Amino acid sequence: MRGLILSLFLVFVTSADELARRQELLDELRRILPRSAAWETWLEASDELPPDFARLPGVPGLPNPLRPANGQPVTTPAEWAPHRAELIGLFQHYVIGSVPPPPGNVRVAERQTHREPGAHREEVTLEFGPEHRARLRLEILRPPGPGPFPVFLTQYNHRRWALIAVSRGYLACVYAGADARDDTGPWRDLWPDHDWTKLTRRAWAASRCVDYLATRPEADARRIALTGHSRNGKTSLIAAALDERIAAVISSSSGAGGACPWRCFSEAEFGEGIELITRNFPDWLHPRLRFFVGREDRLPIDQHELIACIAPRPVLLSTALNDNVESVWAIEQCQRAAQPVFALLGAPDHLNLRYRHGPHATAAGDIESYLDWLDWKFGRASRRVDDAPIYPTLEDWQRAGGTPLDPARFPARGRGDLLLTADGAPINSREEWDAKRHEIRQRISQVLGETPPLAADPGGTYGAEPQPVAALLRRDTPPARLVKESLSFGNYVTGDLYYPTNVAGTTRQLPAFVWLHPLSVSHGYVAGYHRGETPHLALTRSGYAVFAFDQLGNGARIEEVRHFYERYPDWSLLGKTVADTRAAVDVLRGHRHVDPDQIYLTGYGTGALAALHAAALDDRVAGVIVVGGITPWRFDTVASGTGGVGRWSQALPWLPRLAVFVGEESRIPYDVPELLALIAPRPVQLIIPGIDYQTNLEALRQAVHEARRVFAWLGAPQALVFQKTDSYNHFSPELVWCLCGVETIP
Ligand code: GTR
Repeated sequence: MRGLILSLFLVFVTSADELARRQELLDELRRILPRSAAWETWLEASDELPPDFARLPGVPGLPNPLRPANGQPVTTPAEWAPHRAELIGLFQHYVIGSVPPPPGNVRVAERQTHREPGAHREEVTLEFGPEHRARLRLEILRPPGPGPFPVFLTQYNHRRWALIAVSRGYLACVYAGADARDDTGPWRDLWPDHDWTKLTRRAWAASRCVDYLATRPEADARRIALTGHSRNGKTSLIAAALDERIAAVISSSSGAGGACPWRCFSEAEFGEGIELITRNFPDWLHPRLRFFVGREDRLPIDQHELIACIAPRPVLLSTALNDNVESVWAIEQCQRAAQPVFALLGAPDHLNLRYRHGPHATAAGDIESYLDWLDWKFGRASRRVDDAPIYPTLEDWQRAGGTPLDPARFPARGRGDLLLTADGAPINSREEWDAKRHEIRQRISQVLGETPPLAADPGGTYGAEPQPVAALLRRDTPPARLVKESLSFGNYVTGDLYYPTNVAGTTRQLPAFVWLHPLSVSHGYVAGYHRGETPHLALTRSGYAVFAFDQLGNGARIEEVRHFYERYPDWSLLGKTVADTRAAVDVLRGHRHVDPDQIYLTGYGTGALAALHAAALDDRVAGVIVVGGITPWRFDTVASGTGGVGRWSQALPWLPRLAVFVGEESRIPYDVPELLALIAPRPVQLIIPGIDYQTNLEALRQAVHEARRVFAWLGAPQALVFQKTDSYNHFSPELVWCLCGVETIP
């Protein structure tokens, strides 16, 4: 009896604790997130609290869709079926809302047939649901002849795509489930027990079209393909995941909430993350998703698993390289992570990629090629369309013959050896410190790989960015009162120097920043999806000269990264970015409006890592301000929840030589303290978002503490500033101003 009372008491205390924790989480989210009236309304109506994140396991990389379900690993197609149902349940809970069962009573309310010269056209209104009160308009366009024709199903916005499909021998069905014509709004009230969202209702509408098409002898019900672009690309994926009668799907530029996983396309990657999409389009996805802003690692599922639920049916993910609502890199991660499910179900090549140049929009040629793919998948043509992923993988590096380091050659370095000589004696003189610096730099170079011979370029305007490229990347015209000067530097790389107009024509020299963007695939240094003024412009406005360039693999340089490791098997992507950064310093030092002794680096995310490396290796850099992006590697284990150092060699092979240190992290040849120590006594400011699962805050604090001893020894203890912000991992407009107002920079 006493035992029972005690356990009841414990349950009570635990749940009270848990409730308090969740309430605190909600208070924190309300404090740090931009206000969303729709979300507030939902919070009030639903009384919901965020999940207890302390109990939700963090999965920093994309979850394996074949992970054990109910404790059972998924190894056979039979085991996949129940797991798939479980995943769909999780999607309904966290992302798309709950979906009513098929109504089972779809019938035609109205039908008009039009004989047009080229094709048959029908306008049909379906009715179904409670008392047949739900209505859905659709249009059928079909080639002459009895059929049956394969079906090209799409939302009303893409009626013009359907015209091409008809010419290619498809029956096209265009339904009113898109912004231009949407019949699904009133359904919310007809099914009040379901919290489905706008995109989910539109997806369910596609299934009602399938119900109807199954009754039409002209339609080949086994070959119904669904397609849509952008928000309708998201809708199409949801529909195909929910309805197995949809035989193929072409999801065009679906981006966030589509084929770009939340974990790979958050605001930290200058993408349209959870915060932006749930605030800008509060009815597209479930408001519960907003609890995961900055905690994407806690989401029990991610978008690649929605796609895995479509397997083994063919899926084409179509992406534009410089589209600010998607990311080629994120799509490639998505494909790689969903692929094992397609393979398990016997269709290893049913998840395909298609890339096009330019921005978000599509043109006739794109749709023709979507239909080429569909013809192939539906057995109407034999021409394969092979995937051509862009981003190198660790396997590419290994295949190219990259030489790994041997962890056994590196001692497990305890903390505290920064101010010790190689023999373990305290460092007492400048000479001894210089020797130590030299030795650390050698270790860094081993990890960055071998820099190839680099001939100097004095910089110039030949080879500067052409105007159409600048326009595509939204940097063709500088804002009022700022000058933009395009310069070529390093190995024929292009960058832009910005400075205030009133400096032009004078002999004034300004302190300068080199802006190092994070992984920012579509728009490089400009940022694809961003609120507020971007860092390079805000900094320029506050009186600096700012040099900005696209790092390899981003913006105008996406495709340049494709064969990197075949060309430079012993170098690294980070090594190349650091070399480019140093070349940028070269060119700035010769510029008439730059003070050569005041060239600073600033970076966010991966740009922060590049900035610290470049400053550590190059004494001409006057100081560094970085935002996020760093966590001490020797503590960055698989168990730490940060993602582990493996992420620098696997998801993004920036440093493939780190791969062998997974599990041997303490032997990594250098770490944050070494990088900071090499920069000392020059000013360094680390601005670290408080909510960032990729950063181990405590380890970072200790690393700073350790490095500060070097700053102190060099007489500049104040030059190292560590500042935690009350925010999640993103580059907010407020942060820009924090950079501009920074006090460590004279
Ligand atoms: C954007 C939205 C994207 C994309 C796009 C579209 O504003 O941020 O996710 O869906 O709209 O549908 O055109």
